[in-house]
Amino acid sequence: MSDVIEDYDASQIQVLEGLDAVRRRPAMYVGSTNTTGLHHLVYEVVDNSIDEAMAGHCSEIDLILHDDGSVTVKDDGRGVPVDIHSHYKKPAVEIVMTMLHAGGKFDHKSYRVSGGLHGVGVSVVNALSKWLEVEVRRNNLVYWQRYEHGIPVSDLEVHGVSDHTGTLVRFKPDPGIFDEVVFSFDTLSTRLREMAFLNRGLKISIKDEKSGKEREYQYEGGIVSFVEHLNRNKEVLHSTPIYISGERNGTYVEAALQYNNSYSEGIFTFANNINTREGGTHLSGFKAALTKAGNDYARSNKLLKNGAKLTGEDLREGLVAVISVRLSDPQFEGQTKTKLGNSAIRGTVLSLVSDGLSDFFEENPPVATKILEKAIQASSARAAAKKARELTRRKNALGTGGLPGKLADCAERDPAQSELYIVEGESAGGSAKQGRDRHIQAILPLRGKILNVERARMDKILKNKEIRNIITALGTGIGEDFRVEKSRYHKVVIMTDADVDGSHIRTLLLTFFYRYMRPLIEAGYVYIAQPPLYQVRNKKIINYAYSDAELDRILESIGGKKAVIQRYKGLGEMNPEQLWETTMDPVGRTLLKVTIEDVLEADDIFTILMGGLVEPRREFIEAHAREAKNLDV
Ligand code: 0RA
Repeated sequence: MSDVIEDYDASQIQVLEGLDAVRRRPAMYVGSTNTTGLHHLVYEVVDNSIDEAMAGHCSEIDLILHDDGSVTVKDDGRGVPVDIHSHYKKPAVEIVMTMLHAGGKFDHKSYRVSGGLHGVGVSVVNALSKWLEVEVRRNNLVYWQRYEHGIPVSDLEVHGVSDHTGTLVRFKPDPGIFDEVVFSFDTLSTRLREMAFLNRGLKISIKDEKSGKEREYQYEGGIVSFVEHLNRNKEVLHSTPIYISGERNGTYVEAALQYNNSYSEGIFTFANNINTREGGTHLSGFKAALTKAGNDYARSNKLLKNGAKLTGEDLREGLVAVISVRLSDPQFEGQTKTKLGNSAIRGTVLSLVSDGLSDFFEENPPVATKILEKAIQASSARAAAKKARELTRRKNALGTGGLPGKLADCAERDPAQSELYIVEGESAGGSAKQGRDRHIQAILPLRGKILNVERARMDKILKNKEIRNIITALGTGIGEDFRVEKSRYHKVVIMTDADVDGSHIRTLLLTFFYRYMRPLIEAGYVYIAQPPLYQVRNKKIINYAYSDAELDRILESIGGKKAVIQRYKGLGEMNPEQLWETTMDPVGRTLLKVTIEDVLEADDIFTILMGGLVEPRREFIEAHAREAKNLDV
């Protein structure tokens, strides 16, 4: 008898210590206490419902963002078990909710996730919540329990009867733990849509009580629908995505791919529903499979000159693909733990996908021909680009240290201390050269518009003088030779006029960096200068306003006095001193750092704005017309 009581006490202490560890070091369990960590709470609860769906027991998941800042996740799965655990003498659901990593007997996960942030357990969500309520429908009853800061404040109570099964978790994140406790409808919707694509047929809905916004996602096509969605604004080479799936040694592999007429590639990979942004063995297996199947088909149909071979890059030009694998015991590696490490997966994906692709090519010669023709064009463009690159290199070697004549370089030689301003127009470039701190700031003026890289292949891009100047000034090389660590500057600042032309040039430059120098953005080296929009002169006192709101504030503070307002349309309207003071002086200036928050979204916007289809561009501009003043599309 006393044994049992001792056990009970011991388990109680264990629970409290577990929760305390989570509350003391939340970032260890959810990554951070900023908004990213906050959203992880929701993903953790949703993941549990998705696991139930993957096991074939759940067909619908519903989210509600409540007025009071709490969120409900409800599923129609089997319901968390409620039977009393023989050792802990507590209902199973209470153990799941309060004990760290309560796995084993209570584990319903068919493909357990190790590493990363997922699968930390719903008890972590509970520990980081001001309060949490769970409702379980099971055994024709409705069970309910409430916790505060992870600690039960009620027993598991029966609250009614039901002829359904399922689990509902409603929680309010603890504002004492998180810097920010407001959920983003858009962030959550994007993620939930991804989950719906990856779990064919699963219905997922989200509703925001405050704004009334609602979304419902359900895709009978699964990742085929995902690829169609990614290509929705592009001109596709074949009407339906190619779909390959299979199972080998307990690993389930799915791939969907479809080519468009662009020159970029977009391959999105997932392992157990986790977005493996850093790629890994499944991605490398897929790439090898595509290269093999493409070359096999080209060879046996005599599409290539004797002995010639297509590279992987040739075969990936214009490709959009989604790869999803399910495996037990996935190993996640890499900087952000989003790189699949299991080495056996490469061979599994390689053999399944290359067989599947070869079969498809044999059975669909018109599609195969179109794909191979595009790859062969890419191959000759690549050869031309290589020549152009070598030419650029040789020319540089003859010039003055290889730097473009228009570049006014800085004296500093340490890239970490050096800044490159890319300035629209020769006249603003002149002001910038005079106004700058020549010790650390280099100026490269651009003449007129730069090429729209979204609609040109590499060989053509390299013929553009302005682009060649940027590449040589940076010193990074381009394409296959691109090396971010060779960048001569750790700040590359785009400085354009605050008008339509200026924003167009900025977008073109960003597209170029995004498509051809993405590591430069990822390293956090790319910035956008923020010149003022207005000058407000009141007698001898000059103020600058960087937004309309700031202008209002300044006018208000001056009171009824007469002020002269000048609206700046171009950088050229400022003299060198003003340009320095307002926009370039490291002490007072504001720079916007360019980040790739969401590759999917960035990719979308670039395609819409810069790609070939007119209709999506018109729709986008109309939809964003009201923000256009700031967005300037
Ligand atoms: C443990 C065992 C079983 C299901 C679950 C947990 C479960 C957990 C969550 C969390 C959210 N929704 C959930 N749905 C189920 C298996 C139960 C059985 O064998 O009947």
